[in-house]
Amino acid sequence: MKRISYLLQTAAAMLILATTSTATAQTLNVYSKGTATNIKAADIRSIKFDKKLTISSPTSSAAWTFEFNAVDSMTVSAAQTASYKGSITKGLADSVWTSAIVTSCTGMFTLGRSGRIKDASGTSWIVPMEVNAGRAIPDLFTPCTGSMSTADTSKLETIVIDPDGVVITAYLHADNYFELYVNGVFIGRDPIPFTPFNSNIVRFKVKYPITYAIKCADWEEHLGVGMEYDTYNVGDAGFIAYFSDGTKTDETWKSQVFYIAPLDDPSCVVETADGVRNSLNCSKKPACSSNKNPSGCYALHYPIPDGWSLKTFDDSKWPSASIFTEAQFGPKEAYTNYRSLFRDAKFIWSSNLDLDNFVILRKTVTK
Ligand SMILES: [Ca+2]
Ligand SMILES: [Ca+2]
Ligand SMILES: [Ca+2]
Repeated sequence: MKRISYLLQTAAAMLILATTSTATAQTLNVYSKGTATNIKAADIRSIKFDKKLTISSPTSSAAWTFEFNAVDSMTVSAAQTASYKGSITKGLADSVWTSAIVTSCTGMFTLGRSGRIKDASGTSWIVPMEVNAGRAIPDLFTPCTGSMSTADTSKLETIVIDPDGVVITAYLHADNYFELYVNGVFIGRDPIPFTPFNSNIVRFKVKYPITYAIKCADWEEHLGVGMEYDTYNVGDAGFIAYFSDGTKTDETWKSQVFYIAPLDDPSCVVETADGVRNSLNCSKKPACSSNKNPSGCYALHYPIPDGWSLKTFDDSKWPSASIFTEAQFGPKEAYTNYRSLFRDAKFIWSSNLDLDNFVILRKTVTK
């Protein structure tokens, strides 16, 4: 929470920016009771502050008026080339439910729960992502019950998409959760949404070209703000997979983020016209996390586009996946005991392993 003295300084600075910069570059972002107002400098004629902050438009009689005690913060950022599409929420989810099959387990068990949170327009968002409650993919390794043996893996069910297709076995490991779609068909989901860390194996029969679309979540305990444990830690994420036809996760995959949290100030996320949502300028240790104050955390949410799992979906404007080293990912035994099965696959995610909590990864293989 910024102080009024800061606001006055910021507002005064903005007045100068608004009057001295011409057509380019600045946006005034005002955050008031969880609602953001983003105003381009070119749309500001004057800024007046008395007991209220009033920003008037140069082209009409319109004015934006804010009560000082309802303004959380004001920032200045570069004007974005597209309209700001992320929806902003503040604080914790207002309803929470259990979303997992696994409700108890030995080891470092944390129950996977989902939450619902509303933005200022009344739109509800499910965090960290909406779960498909269908088939659970078998564990390759789980600390809950131990690993499948080699004999067991040879008895895996083959999920048939195309009877005349090729049989592919996939090895997958997520921090923390994934759902696999192949050519738009739901193959299954990770049975353990949060912790402990498991790895998975699944077999299917499908014809080329093959489009993999994988919904992934970095799970959270404080739903709506992307934090975990009593420490209000900002959790980190990552995903790796190897497919027996040689397909592997690497920088040729596409990745788009749909939920970014926790944020002290959502304007640190830069959206560009080509669909990139970049949170790398945001603090990985926001004050609302170090203060253990989830009510002060913001989150950004984006709707999932129709057809996201289909071959026909155009992901050409999505960013390429970012790759991370094993040291950055920090895998546990669910991966390290099976490293040879993952061969030269790389750990991937969007560009931000910490704040980007729900991503969709896509790759089309033609052979
Ligand atoms: Ca998992
Ligand atoms: Ca996270
Ligand atoms: Ca995590």
